[in-house]
Amino acid sequence: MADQTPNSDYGAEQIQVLEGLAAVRKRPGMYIGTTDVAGLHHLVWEIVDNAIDEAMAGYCKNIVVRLHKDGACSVDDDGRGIPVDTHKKTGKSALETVLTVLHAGGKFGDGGYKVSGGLHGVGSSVVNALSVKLVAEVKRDGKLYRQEYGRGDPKTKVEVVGKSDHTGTRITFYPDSEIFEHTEFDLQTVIGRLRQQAYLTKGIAIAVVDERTDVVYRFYFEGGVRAYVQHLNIKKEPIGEVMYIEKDVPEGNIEIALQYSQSFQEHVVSFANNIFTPEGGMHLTGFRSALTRTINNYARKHELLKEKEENLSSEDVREGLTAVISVKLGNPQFEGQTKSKLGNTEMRTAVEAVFGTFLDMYFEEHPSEARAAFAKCALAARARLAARAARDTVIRKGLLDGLTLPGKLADCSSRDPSISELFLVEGDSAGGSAKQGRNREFQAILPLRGKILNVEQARLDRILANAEIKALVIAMGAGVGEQFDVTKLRYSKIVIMTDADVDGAHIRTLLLTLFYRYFRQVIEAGHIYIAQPPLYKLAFGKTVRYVYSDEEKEVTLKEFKDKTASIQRYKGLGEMNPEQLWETTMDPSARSMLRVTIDDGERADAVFDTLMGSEVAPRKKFIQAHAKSVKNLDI
Ligand code: TSJ
Repeated sequence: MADQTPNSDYGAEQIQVLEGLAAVRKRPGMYIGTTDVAGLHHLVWEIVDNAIDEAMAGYCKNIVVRLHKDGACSVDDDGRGIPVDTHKKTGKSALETVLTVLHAGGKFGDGGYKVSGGLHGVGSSVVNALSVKLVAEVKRDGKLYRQEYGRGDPKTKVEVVGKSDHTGTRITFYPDSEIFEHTEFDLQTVIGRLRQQAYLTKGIAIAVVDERTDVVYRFYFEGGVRAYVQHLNIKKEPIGEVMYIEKDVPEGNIEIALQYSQSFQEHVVSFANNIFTPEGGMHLTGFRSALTRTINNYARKHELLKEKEENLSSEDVREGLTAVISVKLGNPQFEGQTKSKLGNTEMRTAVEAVFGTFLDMYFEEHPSEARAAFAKCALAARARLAARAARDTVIRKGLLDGLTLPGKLADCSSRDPSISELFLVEGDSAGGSAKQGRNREFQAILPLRGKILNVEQARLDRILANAEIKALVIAMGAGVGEQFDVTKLRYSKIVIMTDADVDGAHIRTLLLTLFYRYFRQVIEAGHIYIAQPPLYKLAFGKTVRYVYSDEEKEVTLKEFKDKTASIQRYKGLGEMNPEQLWETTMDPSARSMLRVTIDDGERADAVFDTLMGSEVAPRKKFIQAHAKSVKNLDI
């Protein structure tokens, strides 16, 4: 049991700790980003990361995450158990230190790679501070220990509450509803993240148990990131086998899997210490240069490229490539705007050497796979040259110049992008209403006719040939392809305004796919919005209310329960007159819009693959599932 002998520093330190955790409660956003559902789930990742660290150190094989009926989340591991004996210096156990001292994670214990020392490793004390109640249970030395906390304060000492012939740690926490807007965990979010962690930690078994609905998921991937690539390519037409290398080097551990497919897109995800690095970094740079160099060397050596032909470019060898690059290192440096770019230069050289040597050998041993991969890249090179020619034509003819805005664009009079908005409106009739209803000072309207091209299966040269897309590209005024410059955008808000039906959802998805694939920075910079037109107009005598969902309709009808209501259901934007469209959907002081974000590139890609891939059945299902609830369509 914890030795609570006081020492002279104890009081002062205790106060400091309380100040630390009080600061977390005062400004939770500083520690977990937001207090919305994303922030809520951060608590889970924060706790799970500690168990993953124990697994990476080689002491833990199983992790169980439970979502309890009473609102708690618990995380169990079968590691060594957090030490509970009292430190001479602090008068506290390691357990209590981890759970009450800010940034205590990773400060004690042995080496090994740590997730929790990285990007979001704010420490489990933050979770403790933001939970009304947290219970820590540790199995160690034949005993079961327990300590309880409330909003970060210890409510009990570390007590022996039983015996155990196993070892491990269990943390059960109840997120504080004073802090979080919603305290209900989302199963899909939890399994998405834990599946990814299971791929990245070869040989670990992770179970997610949703006790609220009696659903259990188990993730165990012997193949590690090789299985991850297989999963990412599940709906694609793969070329050859998944190539896979894992190697310990002085700089750390390197694990890479890759496979080409007939897709035109690149899907490469990189991680450092299990932390997703969407901005890439040194590991990705090393991978890319080795890939380009090795493919070109192989092609020269085996005379697949003629002497007078140019080398394949880095872009060419990326088309149709799916790869997962996962490195683990002792002292990861995360850089960039979102601190999600690996800065350690030693990893560039290490990955370049390890991966280059591997791929060289693989190609020599698998000549038919090597030739097939080369053929795919060579096709990309030819398409690139064709696209360049097409783009040159477009530029030469001045079609992309700001001077020749498309005829159907009703532009706004302001030239200040920070206040200007572009509405992409489905169909000419709704476009007409929008043109009349808008504030022409700062709102521009671009009606889009028919179905725009499905960009998932097309290349830049074909995409630019599509009239609807070309109009949009010119209206945006920021160029296209390599020359695209997000800072040149003529509007700071681009609003997708489509009908609340299946066709509307389809057009919206096509537009989002276009942005995601070819103008991703526009989404990343937060410029894309989805308009929220009302579903019903309710009139109670002279009082008119617009409502945006069936629930809101019911609530409003109850609110006016003595009055008789006339109910109009809007089937499309075209049924609203210009004034109504302005009042309900376009007026900045009254409207509500969804901003589109990219939470997780992989989830987005999975969604897009479902929507845009060649398989029809899952696509239909997805679109229908989302036609009613637009709010779920953030990508
Ligand atoms: F931090 C935490 F409380 F959130 C937490 C920690 C949550 C969970 C689910 C697991 C853990 C955790 C910590 N699992 N395993 C460990 N291991 C240690 O803390 C540990 C054990 C033994 C030794 C040693 O040197 O003997 C060192 C460490 C770091």
